[in-house]
Amino acid sequence: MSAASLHAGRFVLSLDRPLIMGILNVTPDSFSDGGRYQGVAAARARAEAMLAEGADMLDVGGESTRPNAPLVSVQEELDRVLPVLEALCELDVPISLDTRRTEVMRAGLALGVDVINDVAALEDDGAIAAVAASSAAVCLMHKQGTPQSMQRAPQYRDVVAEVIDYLGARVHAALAGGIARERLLVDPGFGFGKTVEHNYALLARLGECARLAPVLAGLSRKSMLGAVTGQSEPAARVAASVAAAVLACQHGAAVVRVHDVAATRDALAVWHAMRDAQRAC
Ligand code: HH2
Repeated sequence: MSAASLHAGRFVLSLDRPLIMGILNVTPDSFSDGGRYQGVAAARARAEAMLAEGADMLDVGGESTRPNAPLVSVQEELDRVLPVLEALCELDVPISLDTRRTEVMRAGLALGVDVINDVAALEDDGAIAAVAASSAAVCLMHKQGTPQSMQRAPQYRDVVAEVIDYLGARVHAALAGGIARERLLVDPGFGFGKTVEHNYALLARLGECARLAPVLAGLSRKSMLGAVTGQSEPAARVAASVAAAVLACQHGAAVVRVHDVAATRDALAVWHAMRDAQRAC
């Protein structure tokens, strides 16, 4: 049931080909790029580099959601993201804000962000209404527990069925709250309260999530890749991340959220060429 386009604030984005979302964490402690792009000048330079490499949109986050990340106050999150968003919203490219807090969403939407990327699927009080009052797209992500607790002992009867049930309920809540279907993305939340086996089951059956709404897949540099390659350093997981992005697209992802834009773009170019040849047969 994937829509052919995503309505995201100032943009209508074609989903005929998977889109690349470049990750820009303006945090001191993100698991892969923490501390590297804090401050407007460094963030803008990184944003421009990712756009030059072929990113279709940029995702700005001011709170690390890695396992055991410390809680950040709303004010601290606002102080981190707002100056950067102000600078990036001048660029002619869709800007996404990665936040689970209504107050931060409202402030970002007032600056003109085009996408709200919410790892809590608009569960914060007032979040649905805040997004509904805008024209932004929203990504509804599944997680089990909180970043502080989620990797302790993730448990499911049937991980794929439970993730799909949850995302279906959140899609329903968003629609009922006045957010149009063409503004919705869903995401199974790789690494958010899941074992390595849960994550690969979700990747193998990603196409089932895509029946709810276009899927965003965030696998980049995550520990599920380290678990099968033996690469303990996130920066050493680029090849695995690219493989995972291609597999996600093969299984129906409409957007891939990545740190390594140029490598992902080249890999997807090969995938597109093969798919175009298949269609021509
Ligand atoms: N993963 C992270 C953060 N936001 N959003 C969506 N929709 N899907 C994801 O898989 C996802 C996400 C975690 O990765 P990262 O931003 O690189 O690290 P950190 O949370 O440490 O800032």
